[in-house]
Amino acid sequence: MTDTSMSRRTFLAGAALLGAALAVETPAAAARSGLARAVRVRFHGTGFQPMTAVLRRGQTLWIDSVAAQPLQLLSAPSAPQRIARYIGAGRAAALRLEVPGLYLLYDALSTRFDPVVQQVAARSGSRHFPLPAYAAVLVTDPDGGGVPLTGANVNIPDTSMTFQPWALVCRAGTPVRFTNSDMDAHVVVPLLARGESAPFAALPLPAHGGTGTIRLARPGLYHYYCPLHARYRPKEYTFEPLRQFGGFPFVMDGLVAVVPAAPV
Ligand SMILES: [Cu+2]
Repeated sequence: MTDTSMSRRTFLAGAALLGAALAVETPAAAARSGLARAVRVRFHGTGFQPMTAVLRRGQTLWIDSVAAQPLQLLSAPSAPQRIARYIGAGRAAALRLEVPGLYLLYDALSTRFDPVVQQVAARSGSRHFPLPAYAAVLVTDPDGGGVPLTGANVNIPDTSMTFQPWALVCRAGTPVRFTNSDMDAHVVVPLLARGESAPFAALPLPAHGGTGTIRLARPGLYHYYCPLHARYRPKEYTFEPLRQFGGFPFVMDGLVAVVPAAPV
């Protein structure tokens, strides 16, 4: 090893340490930088906060329960690694998600996964019905990739009034095309954390075949919903599906996971 490569390596290590020391361990900061060692998601009983998180493989996901009830954390079948953890009221658990991909996690005591709709819904008779308790976690390689791509088309069928598929994975800058095959109009609106600027403008989808496209320039995990048929409840940290519509009790929301554009 030459002196030059040694000093360069020492410099890079120093820079990494400085960056790590400055990093604030919030989910948003971790999502942006990947420097934080752990990402924390709180379980409030009704829902999770934040509802979405991005981790690099090897980072720890802490689930902190601040609820007065236990949490039976379960992953949807599409998760690349099965998660099943019982977390008592007020307790915390550390999860190591080693396989990149998208994890839909939910509280199996209050919420069920529907294999036909491929989405969660509150269990009928659960204490918080119709509010489902769920969160989505995107785990990537250290470079932000490693997640298998899906198609970039979303359809609203005339049967279940949901976005299909519920989650997709595409590269930054890829047009994501929405088609409304339903007899009602819908709108695609981003769910924003406080102070966050909208990554795309509200997209109206007229009934009977309306289409529209969004483009997401930066890697990340984007949560959207239709405010005509679902309402975000900030004190409950989850969505309420609106009763008078056909998709009830499914929430009319969806996810776009964006990985870095291919190197040119
Ligand atoms: Cu809608």
